[in-house]
Amino acid sequence: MTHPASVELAALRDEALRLATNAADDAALDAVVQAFLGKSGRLKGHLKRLGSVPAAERPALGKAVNDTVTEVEAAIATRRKALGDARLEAALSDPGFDPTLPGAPVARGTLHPLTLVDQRLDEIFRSMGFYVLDYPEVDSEHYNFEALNIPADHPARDMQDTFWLNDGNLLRTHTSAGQVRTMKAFAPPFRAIFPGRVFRYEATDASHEHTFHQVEGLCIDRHVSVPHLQASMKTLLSGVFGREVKVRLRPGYFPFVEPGFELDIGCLVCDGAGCPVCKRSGWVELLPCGLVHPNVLRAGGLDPDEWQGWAFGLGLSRLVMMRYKIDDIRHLLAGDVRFLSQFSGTGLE
Ligand code: FA5
Repeated sequence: MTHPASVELAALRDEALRLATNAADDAALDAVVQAFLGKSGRLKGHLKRLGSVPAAERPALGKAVNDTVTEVEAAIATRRKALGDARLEAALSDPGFDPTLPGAPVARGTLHPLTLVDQRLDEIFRSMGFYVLDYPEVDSEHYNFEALNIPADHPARDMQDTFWLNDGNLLRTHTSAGQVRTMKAFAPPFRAIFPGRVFRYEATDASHEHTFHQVEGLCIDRHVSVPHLQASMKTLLSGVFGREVKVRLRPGYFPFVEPGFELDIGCLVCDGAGCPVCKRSGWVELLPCGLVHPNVLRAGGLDPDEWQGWAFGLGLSRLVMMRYKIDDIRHLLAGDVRFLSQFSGTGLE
Protein backbone atom coordinates (compact mmCIF):
# COMPACT_ATOMS: atom_id res chain seq x y z
CA MET A 1 0.00 0.00 0.00
CA THR A 2 1.25 3.48 -0.80
CA HIS A 3 2.35 5.39 2.28
CA PRO A 4 0.32 8.55 3.00
CA ALA A 5 3.51 10.64 2.77
CA SER A 6 3.85 9.65 -0.92
CA VAL A 7 0.24 10.57 -1.59
CA GLU A 8 0.77 13.98 0.02
CA LEU A 9 3.94 14.50 -2.01
CA ALA A 10 2.03 13.87 -5.25
CA ALA A 11 -0.57 16.45 -4.21
CA LEU A 12 2.12 18.99 -3.31
CA ARG A 13 3.83 18.43 -6.67
CA ASP A 14 0.59 19.02 -8.60
CA GLU A 15 -0.19 22.16 -6.66
CA ALA A 16 3.32 23.64 -7.06
CA LEU A 17 3.44 22.89 -10.78
CA ARG A 18 -0.02 24.37 -11.32
CA LEU A 19 0.91 27.58 -9.48
CA ALA A 20 4.23 27.89 -11.32
CA THR A 21 2.77 27.31 -14.77
CA ASN A 22 -0.07 29.77 -14.22
CA ALA A 23 1.98 32.47 -12.42
CA ALA A 24 0.98 35.87 -13.79
CA ASP A 25 4.23 37.64 -13.01
CA ASP A 26 7.65 37.36 -11.35
CA ALA A 27 6.23 38.19 -7.93
CA ALA A 28 3.87 35.21 -8.15
CA LEU A 29 6.82 32.99 -9.11
CA ASP A 30 8.81 34.32 -6.13
CA ALA A 31 5.87 33.38 -3.91
CA VAL A 32 5.95 29.79 -5.26
CA VAL A 33 9.68 29.59 -4.58
CA GLN A 34 9.16 30.76 -1.04
CA ALA A 35 6.18 28.54 -0.31
CA PHE A 36 7.56 25.30 -1.74
CA LEU A 37 11.32 25.47 -2.19
CA GLY A 38 12.61 27.53 0.74
CA LYS A 39 14.37 25.69 3.57
CA SER A 40 11.17 25.61 5.55
CA GLY A 41 8.99 25.49 2.41
CA ARG A 42 6.39 22.81 1.99
CA LEU A 43 8.36 20.56 -0.38
CA LYS A 44 11.67 20.61 1.41
CA GLY A 45 9.78 20.43 4.71
CA HIS A 46 8.33 17.17 3.48
CA LEU A 47 11.68 15.53 4.09
CA LYS A 48 10.90 15.79 7.79
CA ARG A 49 8.19 13.19 7.21
CA LEU A 50 10.81 10.56 6.40
CA GLY A 51 11.02 9.64 10.09
CA SER A 52 7.45 8.35 10.06
CA VAL A 53 7.94 6.22 6.92
CA PRO A 54 9.02 2.53 7.20
CA ALA A 55 12.80 2.24 6.74
CA ALA A 56 12.45 0.27 3.51
CA GLU A 57 10.46 3.05 1.84
CA ARG A 58 12.65 5.98 2.99
CA PRO A 59 15.22 6.03 0.16
CA ALA A 60 12.51 5.99 -2.48
CA LEU A 61 10.54 8.78 -0.81
CA GLY A 62 13.69 10.90 -0.28
CA LYS A 63 14.52 10.57 -3.96
CA ALA A 64 10.95 11.40 -4.94
CA VAL A 65 11.11 14.65 -2.91
CA ASN A 66 14.40 15.64 -4.55
CA ASP A 67 13.07 14.85 -8.04
CA THR A 68 9.97 16.91 -7.35
CA VAL A 69 12.08 19.88 -6.21
CA THR A 70 14.06 19.68 -9.46
CA GLU A 71 10.86 19.45 -11.51
CA VAL A 72 9.27 22.45 -9.78
CA GLU A 73 12.46 24.50 -10.17
CA ALA A 74 12.49 23.75 -13.89
CA ALA A 75 8.83 24.76 -14.22
CA ILE A 76 9.54 28.05 -12.44
CA ALA A 77 12.54 28.77 -14.69
CA THR A 78 10.50 28.01 -17.81
CA ARG A 79 7.70 30.29 -16.69
CA ARG A 80 10.14 33.08 -15.75
CA LYS A 81 11.69 32.96 -19.20
CA ALA A 82 8.30 32.96 -20.87
CA LEU A 83 7.24 36.01 -18.84
CA GLY A 84 10.52 37.81 -19.76
CA ASP A 85 10.10 36.93 -23.44
CA ALA A 86 6.54 38.23 -23.38
CA ARG A 87 7.71 41.52 -21.83
CA LEU A 88 10.42 41.94 -24.46
CA GLU A 89 7.97 41.09 -27.23
CA ALA A 90 5.53 43.68 -25.92
CA ALA A 91 8.28 46.33 -25.71
CA LEU A 92 9.51 45.59 -29.23
CA SER A 93 6.06 45.77 -30.73
CA ASP A 94 5.47 49.19 -29.13
CA PRO A 95 5.32 51.53 -32.15
CA GLY A 96 7.24 54.17 -30.12
CA PHE A 97 10.30 51.92 -29.80
CA ASP A 98 13.07 52.44 -32.37
CA PRO A 99 15.98 49.98 -31.91
CA THR A 100 18.08 51.91 -34.45
CA LEU A 101 18.41 54.99 -32.20
CA PRO A 102 21.84 55.36 -30.52
CA GLY A 103 22.00 54.34 -26.85
CA ALA A 104 22.55 56.74 -23.95
CA PRO A 105 26.22 57.78 -23.86
CA VAL A 106 28.30 56.19 -21.09
CA ALA A 107 30.56 58.75 -19.39
CA ARG A 108 34.14 57.45 -19.22
CA GLY A 109 36.49 58.42 -16.42
CA THR A 110 39.96 59.83 -17.07
CA LEU A 111 43.24 59.34 -15.29
CA HIS A 112 44.27 62.00 -12.79
CA PRO A 113 47.16 64.16 -14.07
CA LEU A 114 49.24 63.04 -11.07
CA THR A 115 48.65 59.44 -12.11
CA LEU A 116 49.56 60.18 -15.74
CA VAL A 117 52.91 61.72 -14.82
CA ASP A 118 53.61 59.15 -12.11
CA GLN A 119 52.99 56.29 -14.53
CA ARG A 120 55.39 57.87 -17.01
CA LEU A 121 58.06 58.18 -14.29
CA ASP A 122 57.57 54.53 -13.28
CA GLU A 123 58.11 53.55 -16.91
CA ILE A 124 61.25 55.70 -17.29
CA PHE A 125 62.86 54.47 -14.09
CA ARG A 126 61.91 50.82 -14.53
CA SER A 127 63.61 50.93 -17.93
CA MET A 128 66.79 52.07 -16.13
CA GLY A 129 66.65 49.14 -13.69
CA PHE A 130 64.98 50.88 -10.74
CA TYR A 131 62.52 49.15 -8.44
CA VAL A 132 59.27 51.04 -7.82
CA LEU A 133 58.48 50.82 -4.09
CA ASP A 134 55.63 51.87 -1.84
CA TYR A 135 55.96 52.87 1.82
CA PRO A 136 53.48 53.77 4.61
CA GLU A 137 52.12 57.31 4.90
CA VAL A 138 52.08 56.95 8.67
CA ASP A 139 55.68 56.47 9.68
CA SER A 140 57.95 56.77 12.70
CA GLU A 141 60.05 59.69 13.85
CA HIS A 142 62.99 57.37 13.36
CA TYR A 143 62.58 56.86 9.59
CA ASN A 144 61.26 60.35 8.84
CA PHE A 145 63.93 62.23 10.84
CA GLU A 146 66.48 60.45 13.04
CA ALA A 147 67.72 57.88 10.52
CA LEU A 148 68.11 60.77 8.07
CA ASN A 149 70.62 62.53 10.29
CA ILE A 150 67.99 64.89 11.73
CA PRO A 151 68.04 64.43 15.54
CA ALA A 152 65.28 65.92 17.72
CA ASP A 153 67.07 69.20 18.46
CA HIS A 154 68.19 69.74 14.85
CA PRO A 155 67.01 73.03 13.34
CA ALA A 156 66.22 71.22 10.07
CA ARG A 157 63.12 69.79 11.77
CA ASP A 158 61.58 73.24 11.42
CA MET A 159 61.99 73.03 7.64
CA GLN A 160 59.09 70.58 7.56
CA ASP A 161 56.26 71.27 9.98
CA THR A 162 54.89 67.95 11.03
CA PHE A 163 51.49 66.41 11.72
CA TRP A 164 52.18 64.32 14.83
CA LEU A 165 49.86 61.48 15.84
CA ASN A 166 48.87 60.74 19.40
CA ASP A 167 50.81 57.47 19.43
CA GLY A 168 54.10 59.27 18.71
CA ASN A 169 54.11 58.40 15.00
CA LEU A 170 53.68 61.04 12.30
CA LEU A 171 52.37 61.59 8.79
CA ARG A 172 55.55 61.40 6.71
CA THR A 173 56.73 64.85 5.70
CA HIS A 174 58.73 63.56 2.74
CA THR A 175 59.27 60.37 0.76
CA SER A 176 62.87 60.39 2.06
CA ALA A 177 61.35 58.46 4.99
CA GLY A 178 61.67 55.40 2.73
CA GLN A 179 65.44 55.73 2.21
CA VAL A 180 66.66 53.79 5.25
CA ARG A 181 63.78 51.31 4.95
CA THR A 182 65.03 50.54 1.43
CA MET A 183 68.64 50.17 2.55
CA LYS A 184 67.53 47.66 5.16
CA ALA A 185 65.31 45.74 2.73
CA PHE A 186 67.66 45.28 -0.24
CA ALA A 187 71.24 44.13 -0.58
CA PRO A 188 73.33 46.72 -2.45
CA PRO A 189 73.88 47.64 -5.21
CA PHE A 190 70.30 48.69 -6.03
CA ARG A 191 68.30 51.59 -7.38
CA ALA A 192 64.73 52.44 -6.54
CA ILE A 193 62.10 55.15 -6.74
CA PHE A 194 59.29 55.49 -4.22
CA PRO A 195 56.43 57.79 -5.14
CA GLY A 196 53.88 58.83 -2.53
CA ARG A 197 51.72 61.32 -0.73
CA VAL A 198 53.34 63.47 1.94
CA PHE A 199 51.93 65.86 4.52
CA ARG A 200 53.04 69.13 6.09
CA TYR A 201 51.37 71.39 8.57
CA GLU A 202 51.70 74.54 6.53
CA ALA A 203 49.65 77.35 4.99
CA THR A 204 48.59 76.77 1.39
CA ASP A 205 49.09 79.02 -1.62
CA ALA A 206 49.39 78.61 -5.41
CA SER A 207 52.46 76.34 -5.07
CA HIS A 208 52.09 74.90 -1.53
CA GLU A 209 49.67 72.26 -0.30
CA HIS A 210 49.49 70.57 3.10
CA THR A 211 49.09 67.27 1.23
CA PHE A 212 51.14 66.79 -1.91
CA HIS A 213 53.09 64.18 -3.86
CA GLN A 214 56.78 63.47 -4.12
CA VAL A 215 58.88 60.81 -5.80
CA GLU A 216 62.06 59.75 -4.05
CA GLY A 217 64.95 58.35 -6.07
CA LEU A 218 67.72 56.36 -4.41
CA CYS A 219 70.75 54.70 -5.96
CA ILE A 220 73.27 52.77 -3.88
CA ASP A 221 76.41 51.46 -5.51
CA ARG A 222 80.17 51.29 -5.08
CA HIS A 223 81.11 54.40 -7.05
CA VAL A 224 78.24 56.80 -7.59
CA SER A 225 78.82 60.33 -8.78
CA VAL A 226 77.08 63.66 -9.16
CA PRO A 227 77.17 63.37 -13.00
CA HIS A 228 75.30 60.05 -12.74
CA LEU A 229 72.67 61.74 -10.56
CA GLN A 230 72.43 64.65 -13.01
CA ALA A 231 72.05 62.28 -15.97
CA SER A 232 69.20 60.44 -14.21
CA MET A 233 67.38 63.70 -13.48
CA LYS A 234 67.83 64.82 -17.09
CA THR A 235 66.33 61.54 -18.33
CA LEU A 236 63.43 62.06 -15.93
CA LEU A 237 62.69 65.57 -17.20
CA SER A 238 63.05 64.83 -20.91
CA GLY A 239 60.84 61.73 -20.48
CA VAL A 240 58.05 63.82 -18.95
CA PHE A 241 58.35 66.92 -21.15
CA GLY A 242 59.51 65.27 -24.37
CA ARG A 243 61.96 68.12 -24.90
CA GLU A 244 64.73 70.02 -23.13
CA VAL A 245 63.50 72.29 -20.36
CA LYS A 246 65.33 75.14 -18.67
CA VAL A 247 66.85 74.07 -15.33
CA ARG A 248 69.44 75.38 -12.91
CA LEU A 249 71.42 73.54 -10.26
CA ARG A 250 72.48 75.35 -7.12
CA PRO A 251 73.83 74.28 -3.74
CA GLY A 252 71.16 73.22 -1.26
CA TYR A 253 71.22 72.07 2.34
CA PHE A 254 69.60 68.87 3.60
CA PRO A 255 71.11 67.01 6.59
CA PHE A 256 70.81 63.66 4.80
CA VAL A 257 72.95 64.55 1.76
CA GLU A 258 76.46 65.90 1.34
CA PRO A 259 76.89 67.69 -0.97
CA GLY A 260 73.30 68.76 -1.50
CA PHE A 261 71.73 70.56 -4.48
CA GLU A 262 68.50 72.21 -5.50
CA LEU A 263 67.39 71.71 -9.07
CA ASP A 264 64.96 74.44 -10.12
CA ILE A 265 62.93 74.48 -13.32
CA GLY A 266 62.18 77.62 -15.32
CA CYS A 267 58.49 78.28 -14.58
CA LEU A 268 56.40 76.93 -17.43
CA VAL A 269 53.16 78.49 -16.16
CA CYS A 270 54.43 81.99 -17.01
CA ASP A 271 57.42 81.04 -19.19
CA GLY A 272 59.68 82.84 -16.74
CA ALA A 273 57.82 86.16 -16.82
CA GLY A 274 56.83 85.84 -13.13
CA CYS A 275 53.57 84.55 -11.60
CA PRO A 276 52.19 83.41 -8.21
CA VAL A 277 53.41 79.84 -8.82
CA CYS A 278 57.08 80.90 -9.07
CA LYS A 279 56.56 83.76 -6.65
CA ARG A 280 57.48 86.11 -9.52
CA SER A 281 61.02 84.70 -9.66
CA GLY A 282 60.67 82.75 -12.90
CA TRP A 283 62.02 79.60 -11.15
CA VAL A 284 60.26 76.77 -9.30
CA GLU A 285 61.97 74.51 -6.74
CA LEU A 286 61.43 71.05 -8.11
CA LEU A 287 64.08 68.45 -7.46
CA PRO A 288 66.38 68.66 -4.45
CA CYS A 289 69.08 66.02 -4.45
CA GLY A 290 72.58 65.06 -3.39
CA LEU A 291 74.96 62.32 -2.36
CA VAL A 292 73.69 60.23 0.56
CA HIS A 293 75.28 61.30 3.87
CA PRO A 294 77.53 58.63 5.50
CA ASN A 295 75.40 58.73 8.67
CA VAL A 296 72.33 57.74 6.64
CA LEU A 297 74.22 54.85 5.02
CA ARG A 298 75.24 53.72 8.51
CA ALA A 299 71.62 53.93 9.73
CA GLY A 300 70.74 51.64 6.81
CA GLY A 301 73.41 49.15 7.86
CA LEU A 302 75.80 50.03 5.01
CA ASP A 303 79.53 50.73 5.37
CA PRO A 304 80.21 54.20 3.88
CA ASP A 305 83.76 53.13 3.02
CA GLU A 306 82.32 50.50 0.69
CA TRP A 307 78.98 51.95 -0.47
CA GLN A 308 77.88 55.37 -1.65
CA GLY A 309 74.60 56.69 -2.93
CA TRP A 310 72.68 59.51 -4.44
CA ALA A 311 69.12 60.54 -3.75
CA PHE A 312 66.58 63.00 -5.04
CA GLY A 313 63.18 64.14 -3.74
CA LEU A 314 61.08 65.22 -6.72
CA GLY A 315 58.13 67.54 -6.06
CA LEU A 316 55.72 65.50 -8.22
CA SER A 317 52.78 67.87 -7.72
CA ARG A 318 54.90 70.77 -8.98
CA LEU A 319 56.20 68.72 -11.90
CA VAL A 320 52.58 68.03 -12.89
CA MET A 321 51.85 71.76 -12.64
CA MET A 322 54.76 72.51 -14.96
CA ARG A 323 53.85 69.74 -17.41
CA TYR A 324 50.24 70.93 -17.77
CA LYS A 325 50.67 74.63 -16.98
CA ILE A 326 48.41 74.40 -13.92
CA ASP A 327 48.44 77.73 -12.16
CA ASP A 328 47.35 76.61 -8.69
CA ILE A 329 48.41 73.41 -6.88
CA ARG A 330 45.11 73.34 -4.97
CA HIS A 331 43.28 72.22 -8.12
CA LEU A 332 45.08 68.88 -7.96
CA LEU A 333 43.35 67.43 -4.91
CA ALA A 334 40.10 69.42 -5.05
CA GLY A 335 38.34 66.57 -6.86
CA ASP A 336 36.54 68.69 -9.47
CA VAL A 337 35.94 66.35 -12.41
CA ARG A 338 35.54 69.28 -14.81
CA PHE A 339 39.15 70.19 -14.04
CA LEU A 340 40.50 66.65 -13.89
CA SER A 341 38.96 65.49 -17.17
CA GLN A 342 41.05 67.95 -19.20
CA PHE A 343 44.26 65.97 -19.16
CA SER A 344 43.56 62.77 -21.02
CA GLY A 345 44.79 62.77 -24.59
CA THR A 346 47.57 65.20 -23.75
CA GLY A 347 50.43 62.88 -24.50
CA LEU A 348 51.29 60.84 -21.42
CA GLU A 349 48.82 57.94 -21.69
C1 FA5 B 1 62.51 67.38 0.81
O1 FA5 B 1 61.39 67.00 1.06
C2 FA5 B 1 63.67 66.41 0.78
N1 FA5 B 1 63.26 65.17 1.36
C3 FA5 B 1 64.15 66.26 -0.63
C4 FA5 B 1 65.44 65.52 -0.81
C5 FA5 B 1 65.46 64.16 -1.08
C6 FA5 B 1 66.66 66.21 -0.75
C7 FA5 B 1 66.63 63.49 -1.24
C8 FA5 B 1 67.83 65.54 -0.94
C9 FA5 B 1 67.82 64.18 -1.19
P1 FA5 B 1 61.78 69.82 0.23
O2 FA5 B 1 61.16 70.11 1.53
O3 FA5 B 1 62.50 70.92 -0.44
O4 FA5 B 1 62.85 68.61 0.40
O5 FA5 B 1 60.69 69.24 -0.76
C10 FA5 B 1 61.04 68.66 -1.99
C11 FA5 B 1 60.17 69.20 -3.10
O6 FA5 B 1 58.81 68.98 -2.76
C12 FA5 B 1 60.28 70.72 -3.31
O7 FA5 B 1 61.33 71.04 -4.19
C13 FA5 B 1 58.93 71.03 -3.92
O8 FA5 B 1 58.94 70.77 -5.31
C14 FA5 B 1 58.03 70.06 -3.25
N2 FA5 B 1 57.33 70.69 -2.11
C15 FA5 B 1 57.82 71.02 -0.90
N3 FA5 B 1 56.86 71.56 -0.11
C16 FA5 B 1 55.73 71.55 -0.85
C17 FA5 B 1 54.37 71.95 -0.61
N4 FA5 B 1 53.97 72.43 0.56
N5 FA5 B 1 53.48 71.81 -1.61
C18 FA5 B 1 53.87 71.28 -2.81
N6 FA5 B 1 55.10 70.87 -3.10
C19 FA5 B 1 56.03 71.00 -2.13
